Order: sequence, then C-alpha cells, then structure tokens
Amino acid sequence: MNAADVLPAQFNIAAHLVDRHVAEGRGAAPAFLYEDRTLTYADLQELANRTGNALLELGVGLEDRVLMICLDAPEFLGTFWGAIKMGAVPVPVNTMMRSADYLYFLNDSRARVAVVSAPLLAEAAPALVEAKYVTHVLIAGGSPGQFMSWEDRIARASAALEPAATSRDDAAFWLYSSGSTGFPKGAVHLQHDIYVCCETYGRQVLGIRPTDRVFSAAKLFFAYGLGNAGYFPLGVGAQSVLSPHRPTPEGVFEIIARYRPTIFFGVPTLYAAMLAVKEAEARFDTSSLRLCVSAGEALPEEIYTRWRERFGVEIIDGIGTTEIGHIFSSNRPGQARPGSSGLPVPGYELAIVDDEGRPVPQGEIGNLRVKGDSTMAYYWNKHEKTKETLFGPWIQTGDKYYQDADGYFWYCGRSDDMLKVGGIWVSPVEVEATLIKHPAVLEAAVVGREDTDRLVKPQAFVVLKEPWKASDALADELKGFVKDKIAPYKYPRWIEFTGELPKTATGKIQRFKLRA
Ligand code: 3UK
Repeated sequence: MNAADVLPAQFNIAAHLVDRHVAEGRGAAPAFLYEDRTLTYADLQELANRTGNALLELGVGLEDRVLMICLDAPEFLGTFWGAIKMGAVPVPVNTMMRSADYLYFLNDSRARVAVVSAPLLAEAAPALVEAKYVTHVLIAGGSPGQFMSWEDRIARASAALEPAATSRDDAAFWLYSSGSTGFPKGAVHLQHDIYVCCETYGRQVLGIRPTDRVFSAAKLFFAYGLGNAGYFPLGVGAQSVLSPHRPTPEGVFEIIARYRPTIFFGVPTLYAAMLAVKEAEARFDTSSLRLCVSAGEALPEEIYTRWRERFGVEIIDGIGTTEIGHIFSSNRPGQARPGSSGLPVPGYELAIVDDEGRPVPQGEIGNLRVKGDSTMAYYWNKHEKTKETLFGPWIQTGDKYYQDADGYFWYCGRSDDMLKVGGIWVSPVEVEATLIKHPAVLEAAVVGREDTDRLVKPQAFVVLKEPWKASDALADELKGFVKDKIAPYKYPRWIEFTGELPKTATGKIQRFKLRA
C-alpha cells in the first residue's frame, strides 16, 4: 500500500482518527476506558483540542517536538493527539528509563515542552531541570512541584482547535529505538504511517471492527502498544482499555475479567507468566476474548499450545519494529504455524538477502528486508545509521530469517548482539559498561540465555579484581547494582564468575563463544 495513492496531499492523522468520528456522529461512543472513567470520542477530541491549544500557548509550533514521559493515562492521549493535530511532533519515551536516559531524549529531540505523569517526576526531574532546550514542563495526575500543572493549563485552554494543514508526509511522531552501541535513535514517523498500519495489519489481520474492545499489556510508549491500544481502535471507532499500572500476570487477568476485552495484546514473557498462575482459567473469566496477539520476540510453540488448551483462544504471533511502526509479518487467526512469524501482512513485501543485498534461495537464512509505506522516513540526526538501515523503499530489520516452502517466515536470531527481554531491547554493551563500574568487576560480558520457557534473558560473565572472591552474595550485589544504575529490566538474571573472557586478537569480546 502506498499512502500517496490513497490519501490527499494535505492530511492530519489526528483529524482522521479523532475528529472524523465526531463529525460522522459517533461522538457519544466510548473510545477509552480508564480506571473508572469512560472517555467518549467527543471527550477525546476535547482533550486533544485543549492540550493542543495549551501547547500553542506555550509557544510550541509546527514541527516542534514535545517529549512525553507519560503513563497510559488521559495525558498521553491528550498530548499525543493534541500535538499531532496542531502540527507538532510528540515523542513518547519508555517510562521505565532513568534520569540520564531522559536527559538524552530531551536534548537529542530538542523538545521545547515536556509532558510528564506525576509518578515519574522524581526520576525525570533532574533531567527536566538540566535539559538544554526545554522551556516548559507540564505535570499530569499529581503535584506539579516546581513545574506547571497539565490539568490547569488544559482547563484554561480553548476546547476548539482546527487541525494544522499538515501534509501526509510531514513528521507526525517519533519513537526511540535502541541499538547495541551508541545512543538510541529517534525514528521519525510521518502523518501517513499510522494510517498505513491501521489499514493493513489492523483491518486485514486483526480484522478489528467497531464492536471490538482491546486491551494491550504493552504500554502506549512502545510502537507495539501505540498501535494496539492507541490507534487501531480509533481506526474503526472501537474501544480501548488503558491501565497506568505495571502489567502483573494477576493484574492483567483481573483487567480482562473486569473490562471484558475482545482482543488482548501481550508479549511472550507475559503469556508465560500468566500460564504460571495456578487455576487461572477457573479464577478469571476470559470468555470475552476472540483473539490474543503476541509480538516483541518470538513466541515459543509450547506457549501457543498451552494457552489455547487452557483458555480456548489462539495467540497469533507477528513481528513488527519501531522503525516500520507495527507488525508486517504475522500468523492469521485459524491458520497459525506456531513458532513462525507467519506470512507477510497485506501491503508489505518481505525479502531475505545476503550481506551484499542479493536474494538468497528459498529455505536459506539471510537478512530480513521489508518494504512498506509505514516505515520511518529516517533516524533523527543519525545519517550514517539511516544509510545502514534504509535501502530505497526497503528497510533491513537486523533479523536473520528463512522462508519455508509454504511461504512462512521463521526467526533465526539477530545479526547484532541485541537482546529482546520481555519484548524490550537490552544492549549487552550497556549492561557490561554498568557492571564494570562496580569496584569488584574487572571485566564483564553479557549474552542472552534461554530460561525454562525458552525466552531469552541476560546472563553476565564476570572477571573479578583481586582480592574479590566469587560468591552468591556478590552475584546478588551485582544484580542489584545494575538494577539501581540503569532501567531495572536490563539486569543480568544469572551471573557466572570466570577467570577470563574469550577475546579476538584485537581484544574484542567473543560473545558467540559465551553463548555456546
Ligand atoms: C524482534 C520479534 C521474533 C525483532 C514491535 C510489534 O518489537 C517491536 O519493535 P522493537 O523495535 O523491536 C523489533 C525487533 O524485535 N521481534 C519483534 N517481534 C518479533 N522477533 N518474533 C516476533 N514476533 O528482532 C525485531 O527486529 O522494540 C512489535 C509491533 C510493533 C513493534 N515495534
């Protein structure tokens, strides 16, 4: 699908996904269920308009970035759609990050305004104060401290806002994507990208319809969650359940039983944890579900099978990336090939190529390339990374894949050292760099190791300095040390003390030897 063939030159995705429903008479229909509140499509429009006007009053203009450190809560909806509607560029970031990460996002994006959920303020505050380009900070859902209250500002702003006359190819939003080395890269997405995801995966694989109610355990700041809970429902006028809380297995079952969604989105680690809840099928009513979806990392066949046996509903696994926006290859309901990433989503083409970019014969492993019109325009201020990633209309994902004789795509690992842990990127290099800050650690190497559910978690090999001695207590201390310094989900689940690390002649750690 090419947006240029189906969309007018002037196009604003917020007008399309929010205003259109109100204009067509669906203003009273529920859009979001949040805690005990229901936000109708008219409420959503008012929230976006007020937030858009509040941003305009603070001097935000066309193309200016607005950094969002937001929970899945009304401030996320108002800021994301309000900013896009007035032609600014919202940049939602991972809410589990640390102050140093937020400072990087603020300075790299040069955001003029930041919107922050109050529970995240303690971690974000030092970065908000230090950031070079931020002029105003809005705090939502609690005491604003030294900053401004988001609620106050939007209450005083006008409820009427005309959409900016953006082009279908204007920047609409960014999402940061981390790599094995270097800082995260801002993937610049255009006004038409969300439209393409809605019309391809949303309509043609999920078959999402107005009567659906979705719940995504993956939060809105992930590309996966943003599509699942943020824009697929808006594409067709359906409903979405939002929760600001960390998705624990029991908590997720409770939300499913209470709000009765028809589609549930999770990641393999969560499905495994939910399967470990004893007698869940008797304790929680999951009968509302017509479909479950998994992405972020490959779904082991065992989890697919056990879930279907216990809950009577299928999990369809699909692969997406932040750069492509959402899922571009997926299993189809009723035709899943468990363990595979399914077939190309209509609107996308997939190719498997060698290191020179030549197609490999069917059945051979190579580099996955994808062509589709939801792909980012480029990485912000990272020209070299952009050139390594984009090849005309094609993008190389960094994944190794092969295609079987029936056309199904099978994941075979990464071409870099990056790990997917609970569906979220972890760079071994960052964990190693943190470990060696501990006084006991001389050298460290981090690799992925499969747990009992066949899901990858970080494992660290550590060489100690004299006179430190290996012990369980020291291993626990090192795990705690990492959790304390960087985003906690990155900590090594196992620590192996060793005398030396395998290295190349030039001193580079040979992670593949440790994996073996
Ligand atoms: C890996 C998978 C095997 C793969 C995402 C759905 O995960 C998403 O985006 P990210 O940018 O990571 C992308 C990378 O994750 N991966 C994702 N899904 C699968 N590997 N099977 C899968 N089903 O390495 C890919 O390159 O965090 C997922 C929708 C939107 C997304 N952005």
